[in-house]
Amino acid sequence: RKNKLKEIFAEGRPAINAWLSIGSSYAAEGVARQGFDSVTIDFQHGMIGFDTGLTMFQAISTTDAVPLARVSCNDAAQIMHILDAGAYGIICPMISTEEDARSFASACKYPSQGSRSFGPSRGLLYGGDDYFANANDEILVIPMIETCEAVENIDAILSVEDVDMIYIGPNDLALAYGERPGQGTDGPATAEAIAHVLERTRAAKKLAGVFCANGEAARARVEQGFDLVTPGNDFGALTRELRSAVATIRGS
Ligand code: 3PY
Ligand code: MG
Repeated sequence: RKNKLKEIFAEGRPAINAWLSIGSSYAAEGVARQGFDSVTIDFQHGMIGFDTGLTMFQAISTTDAVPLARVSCNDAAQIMHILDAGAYGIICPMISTEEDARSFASACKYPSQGSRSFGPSRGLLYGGDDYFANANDEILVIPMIETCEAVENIDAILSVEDVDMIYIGPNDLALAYGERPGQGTDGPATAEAIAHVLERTRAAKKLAGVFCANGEAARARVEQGFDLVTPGNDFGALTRELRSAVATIRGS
């Protein structure tokens, strides 16, 4: 199976990515049916373990959305296991150096390109009989840029051939620059770092994705030039909507 995100990027269209933090195949299926181009299961900050994540991949596969995962750290064993569960792209937090990026990319690629171990398991069910033949080309390698060191090393990280896209974590980046995370708008140092990373990524002819607070913020990021945007996560959308319903009823 080909990666539909690659077709979207080749056509120059932005991709809209959902972000799952609720460990539920039912929630995953519902979110995946809302028109997203890809759906990311968040194994770092989401309340999700491997066994539940597996059922979420199955739920996402009832739709055309491309299944992605954010792993909890740059751990080859976890990366390979989640690829075997059928992820077609891995977002890895806290990649700060070229060396980090190289070891991450290596875990995502079968030899001789990398060091991924053979045992595709559910990857075969999602990807089809040609899974092994296509895996190295179709699976996206997406390091997160969310430390000062990563911003300083952005050119070196982008120089790693197997890096397809960088993904900015504005909240950790805000913490790194001494600004407040979770505000929805960037402080000045974070905004400058994000603009710089985007500019370097463009210069390297690679793709850029970013986590956003909501749909409006994500639209602004598309206008800024990002290729993939995430309009917040499932839990945020659920609680925001319900809080607003309660306020509407109370008239407050
Ligand atoms: C961040 O903003 O730091 C993220 O990791 C987004 O989820
Ligand atoms: Mg982060």
